Amino acid sequence: MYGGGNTFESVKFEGLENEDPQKLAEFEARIERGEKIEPHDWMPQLYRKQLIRMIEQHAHSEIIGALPEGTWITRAPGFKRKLALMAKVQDEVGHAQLLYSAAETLGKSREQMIDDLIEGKSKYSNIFNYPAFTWADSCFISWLVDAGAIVNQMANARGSYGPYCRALERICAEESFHLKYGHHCVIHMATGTPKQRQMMQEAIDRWWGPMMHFFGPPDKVSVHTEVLMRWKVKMASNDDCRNQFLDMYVPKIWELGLTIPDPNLRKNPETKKWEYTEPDWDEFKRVINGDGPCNKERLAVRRVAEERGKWVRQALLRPKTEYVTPLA
Ligand code: BYC
Repeated sequence: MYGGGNTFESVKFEGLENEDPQKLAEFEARIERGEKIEPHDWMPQLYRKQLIRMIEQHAHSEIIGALPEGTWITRAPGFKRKLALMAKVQDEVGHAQLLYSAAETLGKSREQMIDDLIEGKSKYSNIFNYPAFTWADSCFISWLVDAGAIVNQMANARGSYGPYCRALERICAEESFHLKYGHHCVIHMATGTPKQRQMMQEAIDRWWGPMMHFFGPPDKVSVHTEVLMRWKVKMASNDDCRNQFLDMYVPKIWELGLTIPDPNLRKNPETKKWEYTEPDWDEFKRVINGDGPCNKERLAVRRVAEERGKWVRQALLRPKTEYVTPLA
């Protein structure tokens, strides 16, 4: 993610003491009963603020996430791969639309969210700030980044805020096709020529660190987990999602005869948890604060898209304009 401001600062229960205690207790009881909170229901300011932050970042991640794979549409090997990748990229942009709509229900306009993104004030997932050098990088994203996203989203789809949960449900259904497509691409590479296997292995070596970062900092330093889990926005912690991802996908990667660039990676038979070398968290902080290999390029592309699409938005904002009658 890029820019931001409050990364790793202590913002846990900011402002909660100013809320009406009775309303707060009723709100928390509803969440405890598993009810969904809807846009017009009473909610503490901090719940609103946290949801806007998280859903907005998620929306930006989808739209920026379309960029590294998007560059592979014209270069995808063969017509079927091109068709499938084009559909996938289109889905990701559609996910952003769903998520921007969900965030808008909380009172922040889409224009403001996009402005914050292109001005570097808002954030998006660390992983999309790395370059997709080869076709194998695109295969890695389609299979494993989507797999990581599904682990996180399947959990959070059972959360407390109605519009976000409904968006996540639909997103997960579409992502499951991406996952199948991505897995198929990786199997093809892993069982192909020695050159293809080597390309796939190099992609795993390049992307493993950012993939471990993808689930967020370790629970013990995560700033927002406590409040988000108390209000059932986040239904699994960063470490739990990372562990679930490792549990589901490390065996599948090994099954293909590919390796993972971490000599300490193993499942502890007693704790049933995965042990691994901590990824470079300084690199993570640099990347989410705007200093990754592609941050500037990603935002520049969005800025150009925003500039070029301005005339369309302006035309749509003039509902009384009489349109030219079609000739036929
Ligand atoms: N990247 O307190 P923490 C996709 C930030 S798109 C960057 O643990 P939280 C796809 C965090 O924002 C799907 N920044 O935060 C698309 C916070 O900074 P601020 C992407 C990160 O919110 C196209 C600080 O670090 N999925 O899959 O409790 C093609 C402290 O962290 C990251 C989502 O967006 C990161 N990875 O937990 C293919 C899921 N992690 O805001 C695929 C929705 C942490 O205080 N988001 N930070 O300045 C979430 O579930 C949660 O926000 C996170 C972080 C688990 C990511």
